[in-house]
Amino acid sequence: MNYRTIWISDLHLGSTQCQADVLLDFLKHNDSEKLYLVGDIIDFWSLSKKMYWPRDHNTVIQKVLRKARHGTQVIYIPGNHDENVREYDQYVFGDITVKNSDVHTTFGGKQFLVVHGDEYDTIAKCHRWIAKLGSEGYDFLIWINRFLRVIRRWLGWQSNFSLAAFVKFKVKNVVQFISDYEVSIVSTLQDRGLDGVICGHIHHAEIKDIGGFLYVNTGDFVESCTAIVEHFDGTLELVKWHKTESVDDHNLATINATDMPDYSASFGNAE
Ligand SMILES: [Mn+2]
Repeated sequence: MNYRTIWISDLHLGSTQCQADVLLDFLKHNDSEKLYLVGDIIDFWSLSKKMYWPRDHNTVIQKVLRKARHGTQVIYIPGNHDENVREYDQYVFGDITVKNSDVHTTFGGKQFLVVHGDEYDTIAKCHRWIAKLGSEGYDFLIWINRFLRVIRRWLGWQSNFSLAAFVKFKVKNVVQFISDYEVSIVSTLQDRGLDGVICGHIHHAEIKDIGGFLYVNTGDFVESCTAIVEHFDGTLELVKWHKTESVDDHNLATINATDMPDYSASFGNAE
């Protein structure tokens, strides 16, 4: 597939959480004129605890660099797990530009602030240690889930059940956290003459109109393996990527029309 723009975030390269194989498959089958890396690309928090850098994490970096060399405009917006990169705001490394935030204009002329979004997360901002604790608890869940995935594969069960996603949606205050986050970011930005925000950070992909302001979240490549894409007519879409074993079957499962309102009308080509 070829798009005008692709946004991906929360890859967490350098941590065991990263689903590098699915990510590589996504990068292989999807191209764009512009590629935004919306933070938590390299997980320096995790690397500082334990050095982990398998070969396919290198391949991811190489693939992104190759896209940049072949004409894709790559913009790296650092997040909180790669906050040290924020010191290099506006620097150009090879073909990749670092920007702490950016304003993207769609084909239809809509303006979106692109930012990782941890600055709007009151928990991460005010209580860094709570955020770290949360991140470690999450690590543990992911680890259990990986273990269950191996067992399921071994037993030949086909299931997309994700323990972390399950627990996340069962734990009521996490749901509350997601909605608090959305409200916090939208209320901060809605009076700045923008049409919306495109962020990451909370690992929960979404395209949602909140009081006439479009809240867009890229999700992650840790659990959900999601991306946001802009078609050549300016339409935004949430893409969930699945990697399957068969050669001609790996394809994108577009979110059902019933799951998500159609934004093509409001965010399509504004002639
Ligand atoms: Mn983050």
